[in-house]
Amino acid sequence: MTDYVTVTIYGADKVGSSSLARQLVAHEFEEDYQVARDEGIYHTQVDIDQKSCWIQVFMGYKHLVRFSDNRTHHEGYLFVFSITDRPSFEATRKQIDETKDYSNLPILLVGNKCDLEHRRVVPAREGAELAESVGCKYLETSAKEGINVDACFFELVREVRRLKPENNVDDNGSKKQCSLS
Ligand SMILES: Nc1nc2c(ncn2[C@@H]2O[C@H](COP(=O)(O)OP(=O)(O)OP(=O)(O)O)[C@@H](O)[C@H]2O)c(=O)[nH]1
Ligand SMILES: [Mg+2]
Repeated sequence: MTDYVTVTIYGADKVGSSSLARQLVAHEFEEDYQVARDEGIYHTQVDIDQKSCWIQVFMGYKHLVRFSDNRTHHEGYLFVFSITDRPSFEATRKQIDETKDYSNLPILLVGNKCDLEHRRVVPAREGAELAESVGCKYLETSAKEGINVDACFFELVREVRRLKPENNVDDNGSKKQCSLS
């Protein structure tokens, strides 16, 4: 059986949101790939933990996080900043803070452009600390080199699956016991 998971990417300008989505669905990267600002939805079918999954990726709004309209379509949020761009990190911190006020959906924090180590201005430790403060995972990616791109989407899908009620049913159709760890 295939499940369907909708992921929304939020990131400041030019952090690589579109490049991450393109790398996930098409395994492609182009330095100056031009996409319309209101670009459509990316989707792809992948196997995650031996289970097929259609991932739909929406591009979130820039800067302003207004999750109002189609909030019900969101199942998980990927917050992306660039490790070479301090303001993008601070914008992400703010976005995460705002989101926490009205959403319990799974999130994952991504520091993109890790191939540009020589231009790094956000230490990995700071990313990890921000993630820890909100109880999510932190991964560093390179959309350019395909580093950790699948991993960040797959991790988020695992979180979404874990929280979906239909996944908390065992093979006999009875509810699984929840356990706190
Ligand atoms: N070196 C490097 N460059 C990247 C990476 N990801 C994206 N870029 C470059 O960063 C620029 C912005 O990439 P996009 O994918 O368009 O970023 P975006 O966040 O979708 O940008 P906007 O939607 O225009 O705000 C482009 O020049 C990309 O080639 C990466 O992982 N490494
Ligand atoms: Mg874009």
